[in-house]
Amino acid sequence: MDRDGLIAFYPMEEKKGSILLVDESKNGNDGRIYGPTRIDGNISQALAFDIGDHVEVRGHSKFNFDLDDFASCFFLLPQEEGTVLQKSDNESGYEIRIEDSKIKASFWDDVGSTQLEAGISIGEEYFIAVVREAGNARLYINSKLRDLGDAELELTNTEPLLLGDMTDEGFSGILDEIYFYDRNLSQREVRNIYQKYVGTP
Ligand SMILES: [Ca+2]
Repeated sequence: MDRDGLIAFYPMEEKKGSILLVDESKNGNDGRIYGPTRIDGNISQALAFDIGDHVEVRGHSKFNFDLDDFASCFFLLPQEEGTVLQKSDNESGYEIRIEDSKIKASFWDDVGSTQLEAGISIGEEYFIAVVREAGNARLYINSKLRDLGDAELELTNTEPLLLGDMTDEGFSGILDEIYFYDRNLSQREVRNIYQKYVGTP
């Protein structure tokens, strides 16, 4: 695992009880699980969400990226559309959701917004990566670049990082192997993480 800039890594393994989502980056950004259950996933354990299930991550200020570079990637198997991940309030932040058979990565502040999107299918597993580098955001699916756009937006807010959502806005499906970096990842780095799990095609 590349630890350079790694601020959180959630392999979803049960290590300290069923309600603690353990950050295995050793940065201590553990989360608390409200509803999702562990299942045997493709990569050891994974976390299965029903609509309304969510995880709240403490130490949330680490997930404020201001105007800086960052990256997040994870495996997703959607069963119902809805919000997958969010660190936002009405004024600013970012969110990843599934809507209209697309995955949508949104960024906004009080002056503007950007949305990246790509088509996905319910019931299939994907490796999703969202990267911002020098104000430009990129969306990768299975390590292939699918969308990009200007996202020079001030993302900081005081809300917690959430996986899923406590309302019926939340998605249903499986999340696994979530990485957060406070730097950008190159396409090669995204591919390296993906191929670590799926092998070289
Ligand atoms: Ca796992």
